Amino acid sequence: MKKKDPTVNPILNPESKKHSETDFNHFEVLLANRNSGIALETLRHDVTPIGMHYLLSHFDIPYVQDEKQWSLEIGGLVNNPMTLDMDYLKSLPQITQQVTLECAGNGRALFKPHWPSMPWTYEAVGTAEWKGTRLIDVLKTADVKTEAIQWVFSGADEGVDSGVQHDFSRALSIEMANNPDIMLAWEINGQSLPPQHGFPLRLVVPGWYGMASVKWLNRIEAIDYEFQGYQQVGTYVYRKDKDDKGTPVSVIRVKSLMVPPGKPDWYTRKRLLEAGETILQGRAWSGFGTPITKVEIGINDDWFEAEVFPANEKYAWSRWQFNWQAEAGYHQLKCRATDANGDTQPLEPPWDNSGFGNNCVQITEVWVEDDLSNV
Ligand SMILES: Nc1nc2c(c(=O)[nH]1)N[C@H]1C(S)=C(S)[C@@H](COP(=O)(O)O)O[C@H]1N2
Ligand SMILES: [Mo]
Repeated sequence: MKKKDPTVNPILNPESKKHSETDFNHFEVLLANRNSGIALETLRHDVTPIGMHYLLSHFDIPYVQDEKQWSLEIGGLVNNPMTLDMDYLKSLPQITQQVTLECAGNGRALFKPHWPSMPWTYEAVGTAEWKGTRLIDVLKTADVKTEAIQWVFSGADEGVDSGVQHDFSRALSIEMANNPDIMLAWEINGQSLPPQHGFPLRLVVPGWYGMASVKWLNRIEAIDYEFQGYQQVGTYVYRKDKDDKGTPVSVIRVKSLMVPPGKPDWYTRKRLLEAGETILQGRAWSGFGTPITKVEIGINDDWFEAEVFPANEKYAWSRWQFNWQAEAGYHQLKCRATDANGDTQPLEPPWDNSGFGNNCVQITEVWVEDDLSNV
């Protein structure tokens, strides 16, 4: 074996990653400990309680003691560069929206082989009630120059990925950023943002996968070229293989999840249930607030239609419900949502090189016993 040169910094000169055919490695366990998913039973809540919403932070969570120290700079190709403080932002007209957010890497661990990164299975999703002000109103005041084509949104967190040092930055086209539903948010579920959700200020881009919703937002810059930052072009691109030019990850794909019925086995999370009528329920959502039109429930190889309730708000998930006569034995339960565009969930993970956009149907394994008081 070739000996590594001890003078070469492995953080800035990393070996290229490869898919893993087998187990999850030590670094994936560390990532899973930092970035939690929702407990699937909390899908019962219209709004995910604070502390149960999923979390994904690439680098360290910035330490911000007092929001009075915070400022948002708006610069680059604007006629009116500005530095705004939190008091000013909070004096602007306020909006509150329920938004279902999902990480683009949700489902990555279900690919075989899988890409070594945050090993989500189904749980990187949640719905929060965000309060803030409309991004577009603030951007209008800055008065973007005609030659600008994109806004770049930057967070205060910095780190290295694949040898590239950067702060967490994402771009939106000038046109996209005109969407009046995009918010500068400082509250979640009636409280100030906690540190892990972006205190004191974040972007919320409803209907897009989570990476667009930049946390710890401290700078917005107008540019006249396509942003080449790592989080824009180095990752969050759908690619068949590493040489594929690919297409950028953007809008959330249609998806649904089931509240696991019965009781869990602690270690495997498989379910134990008594025979008889069981209410199966869960959530379904899609990108850009496209309504859910159908949820089908798979009981082993048979499919049935569930009842779907309208979402509370445009960008919030819908609830669905199905009454199941559970019979003794082993069953695989599935749910499959279809949205108003006619898009539906695939049964198998749609291949992506780094595991993005996996909206394949969830499988819940259930063991039903005739009488649980006897076992
Ligand atoms: N500044 C910054 N913003 C960020 C991230 C980050 O690491 N740094 N992660 C993004 C990703 S990938 C997701 S899925 C969402 C997660 O938001 P949450 O942790 O509040 O649920 O934040 C996005 N915004
Ligand atoms: Mo994410």
